Amino acid sequence: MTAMVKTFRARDTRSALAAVKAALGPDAVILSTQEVGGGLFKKPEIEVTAAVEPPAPPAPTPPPQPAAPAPAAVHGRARYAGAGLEPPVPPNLTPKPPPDPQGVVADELIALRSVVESMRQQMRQQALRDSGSSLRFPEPVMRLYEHLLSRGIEASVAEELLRLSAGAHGTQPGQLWHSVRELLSERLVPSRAPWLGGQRRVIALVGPTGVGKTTTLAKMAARALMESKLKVALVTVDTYRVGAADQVARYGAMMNVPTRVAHDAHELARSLEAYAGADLVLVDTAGRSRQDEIARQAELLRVVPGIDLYLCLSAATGGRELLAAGKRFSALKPSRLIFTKLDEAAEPGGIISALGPVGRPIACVTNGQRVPDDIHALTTAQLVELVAGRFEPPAAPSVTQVEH
Ligand SMILES: Nc1nc2c(ncn2[C@@H]2O[C@H](COP(=O)(O)OP(=O)(O)O)[C@@H](O)[C@H]2O)c(=O)[nH]1
Ligand SMILES: [Mg+2]
Repeated sequence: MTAMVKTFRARDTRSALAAVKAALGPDAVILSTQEVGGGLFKKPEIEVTAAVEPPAPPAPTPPPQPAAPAPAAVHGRARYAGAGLEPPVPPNLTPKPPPDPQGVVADELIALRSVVESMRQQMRQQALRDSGSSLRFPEPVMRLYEHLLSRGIEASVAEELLRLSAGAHGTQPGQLWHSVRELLSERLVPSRAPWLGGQRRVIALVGPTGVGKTTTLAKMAARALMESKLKVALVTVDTYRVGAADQVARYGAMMNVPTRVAHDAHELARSLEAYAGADLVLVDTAGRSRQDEIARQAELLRVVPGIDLYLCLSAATGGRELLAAGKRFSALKPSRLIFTKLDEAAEPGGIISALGPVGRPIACVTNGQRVPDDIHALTTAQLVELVAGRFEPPAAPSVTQVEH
């Protein structure tokens, strides 16, 4: 009788084993496991091959026979290690595995975890070698490097952080971790919350489509009204998408603030003149992705002197996309950054990548759809924790510089 062998893929070991158990039952035995696909910024999947013996057919009534010795009890992994190759065991005599299938799966799980963890480590070390680095990290420091990668910080950025930190402050892991955070705090500069009072401001929110510009504008307007009692006015130049102007008009009506639609630079200038008495004018724009569209938008917005552009980028898109978007929108010369959708960002450390091309202060972040609750002005310490997370530095030897 041949064992049934099946292969399952899932995003993690737990789900893969659950699928094995659901499809093949608790008697299934894991034959192999491996990480497949994925890369530094896409999580690999776990592929598990498992086998189970098909249910035994009902035993025919055996003719009376002389007593024979029972075959040796074989169970668990050994039973299927050479699936299909072992001499068949009479079905009615097949011994059952121990009545603790959960324990078997738990053992497999522990074994799988250690296999997966060591493969991950190998991949990350390979990534470091591929980057042509002259730095070689001893194991404890490697853990900090891996921690930074697990936060979504791009490999080249993580390596630069460790290299600069090691150069400036020494290489003991605890010291390195401290230095990395210091370096991050130099880059992650918060600005005053846009909804606080002060000088009159005209702020246009720019950025790719769907990142949450209009929702962020509504949150900012509501906070300015409620917390700072500012006179707020809204203008939209997003006449491109169907319904976009209505979206802003609806927010305006709900908050009882004046709203205008501007179809061109001339109308934008007139709208801003009309709102000369407002403390805060917020301008909504259409999402742009192509370089020529971004350039045209820059022309339109720059007609009005004194307009500040705040670039909205979704933290949920990951470091590589944030870097690309930052580069595309740096042509607009934004004066501030806003990171949206932190609630959907599994690896928020990627936001540091946008600060390369757009090294500007961070005005605020958003972490949900609720207006106005889900918008926050973070301190430097909060931004650093957002990017670098928490890490327990191991007691360890130092980084060694290796000459090629
Ligand atoms: N999860 C989450 N969704 C958000 C956030 N900000 C906006 N959204 C949602 O993202 C979608 C697009 O938002 P919108 O403001 O129209 O984006 P725009 O095209 O950039 O103006 C809407 O469904 C919003 O509710 C946020 O911080 N977190
Ligand atoms: Mg919009």
